Amino acid sequence: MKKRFKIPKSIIRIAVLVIVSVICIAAMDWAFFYPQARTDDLILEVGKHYKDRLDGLGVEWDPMLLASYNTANPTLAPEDCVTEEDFEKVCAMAEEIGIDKIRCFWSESWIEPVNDNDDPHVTNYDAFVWDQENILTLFKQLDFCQKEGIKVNLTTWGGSPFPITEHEEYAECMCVMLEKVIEKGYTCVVEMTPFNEPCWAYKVDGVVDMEDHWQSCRVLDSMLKERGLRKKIKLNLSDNNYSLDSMRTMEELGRLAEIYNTHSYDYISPYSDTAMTEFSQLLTRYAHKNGAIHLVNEFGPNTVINAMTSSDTDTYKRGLLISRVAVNFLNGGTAGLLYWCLTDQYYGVGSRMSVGLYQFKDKGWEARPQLYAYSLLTKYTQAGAKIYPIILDEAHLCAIALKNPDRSWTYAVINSDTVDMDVSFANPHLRSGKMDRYVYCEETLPTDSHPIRSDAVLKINNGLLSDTVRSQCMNVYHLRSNDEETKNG
Ligand SMILES: [Ca+2]
Ligand SMILES: [Ca+2]
Repeated sequence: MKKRFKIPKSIIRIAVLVIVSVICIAAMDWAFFYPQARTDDLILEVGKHYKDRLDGLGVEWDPMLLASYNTANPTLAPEDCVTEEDFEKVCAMAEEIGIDKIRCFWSESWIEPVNDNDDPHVTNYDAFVWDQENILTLFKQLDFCQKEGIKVNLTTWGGSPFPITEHEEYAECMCVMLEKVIEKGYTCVVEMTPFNEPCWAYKVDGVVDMEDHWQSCRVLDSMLKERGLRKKIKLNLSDNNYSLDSMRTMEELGRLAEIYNTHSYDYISPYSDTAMTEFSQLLTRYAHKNGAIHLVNEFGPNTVINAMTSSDTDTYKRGLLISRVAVNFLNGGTAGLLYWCLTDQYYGVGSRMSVGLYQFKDKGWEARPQLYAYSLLTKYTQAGAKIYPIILDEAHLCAIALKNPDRSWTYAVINSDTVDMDVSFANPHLRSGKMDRYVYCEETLPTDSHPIRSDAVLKINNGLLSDTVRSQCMNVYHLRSNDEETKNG
């Protein structure tokens, strides 16, 4: 007869005790760990951080400011044309809001106005030009980014001297651009994206041909390898405005790219925070499946009138909405976003881009409301931060926590509901310290074009930071890094 193993009664008693204790603690939840929390507060639990660090929050900034249609535009009064001094001012604005990254467009014809020769594998460098006005502006922007530690994505916009289907010619031109960037020591250029919004712009014989675009990406990858350049740059692919095309690109190209991105102009105010987070989760899953991270290369609200204007550009609510998109996408796993765009400027004599965080020179480079909102996120987060998602089942309240590389912490909470909300961030990793509070609220909106100043200092009590976030407002909290107590966090 087999001898049956019998568990001693004392062990069973201990096991039951442990299980019951765990259940009790779980039931008491935050109230157990944070006994001083106000009972009606919505608890914003800071749990585990994502594996993907923050790639950065930034903007689109295209190299147009020192092109003739900005410096000598006949439709502008002479005093409203852009000067070198204005360029420096715009750099100072970008520096003040603490952007981590810019995306910058360039056209192949700017450097290769005529095909260098008929062999894409043999380059005639004499045929390339580097004193074109946009390229000169681009280099000035790169000088600034290099100095300030701002990362750059270079995206081509079409406009090649050869047909789009000439994949090897296209790739040769991109390789020559990258060689020049390396030669000039611009280590700030970390990514290249071939072709802006192929989902509507990549046309072969007038028809969008994604298969041909994907083939173009494969040829670029292999030519970068052939020229010993592939390890010197990350490919950031997709750039689609239609998410279905982004997902198809990720499926199709698999592990070809280190980064996959999407553009987001999907949202207007009624959208729930949950819907945005879930959409970001879906896109991130596709990127992760290929060992890549997911970024948003362009975003803005779904209030687009045309490529240059939107119906809500000057409104307070747009600032709240773009901040919600950023917070919700980060919560869903997207590792960074770039708002379109830094400042108004001309893209041709009669084409004025008018959705900037800042307005054009004739309006004194004045900040729009959205600048005051988005800059709280760009200024108080740093590339490389650990992202602690706060996933809530709330349609109109979202929040996030980040731990920056300098060990400072940033919390953001946005209340797009019709009532004020009492909230408590509960963070076991940060038990004490003082946080500066910054509030984006319509009644207290500044007019000086500088980022919002702190209006209060709040104390963290045993891991809890409690506050009220008013209806239609965003609160950002930043742990003062010069505070001795923060080092214990
Ligand atoms: Ca060529
Ligand atoms: Ca050639």
